Amino acid sequence: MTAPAPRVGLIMGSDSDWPVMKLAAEALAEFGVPFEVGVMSAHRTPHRMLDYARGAAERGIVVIIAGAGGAAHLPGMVAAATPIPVIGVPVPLKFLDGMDSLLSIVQMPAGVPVATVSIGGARNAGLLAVRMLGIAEPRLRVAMEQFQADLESIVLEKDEKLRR
Ligand code: RP5
Repeated sequence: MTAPAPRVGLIMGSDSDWPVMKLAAEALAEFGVPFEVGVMSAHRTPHRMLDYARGAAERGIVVIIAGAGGAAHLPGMVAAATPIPVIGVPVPLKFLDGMDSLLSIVQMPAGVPVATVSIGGARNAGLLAVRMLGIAEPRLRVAMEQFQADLESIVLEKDEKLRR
């Protein structure tokens, strides 16, 4: 049996971003969303990055999650070269607590949107991608509703425990 074609592109500027970015991969896997993973850098491999961004939609990718740290230009540059939605993940590095990554990703010029999650918020990036796919895939919308109900139950259980 052939593996289903990837719907989400999960890319990052360096393999050193993986400990953060794997949280997005885990979220996608929890919902059974097929995805592909790639390392490419806006600065070190600009041609590879542009080839990837230009070809993603044609290959059936419907959303790209892009993570980078420091001068984190990958999400914005990819968004400039593709018509599909891009979710940016600011990866925190050793200095500046990820504020540099956040500001590099979030301050996009009008006309080139990147949906930026919190510093290190790769899990939310994965969950947001699932919600986007859920627009056209009822199975994912239903699964997301269940996920939200589970979140609520966990909080209610904790509340009950504290009251006891
Ligand atoms: C960024 O530079 C990458 O996204 C990574 O967060 C950071 C450091 O990369 P390495 O020097 O660890 O390869 O472009």
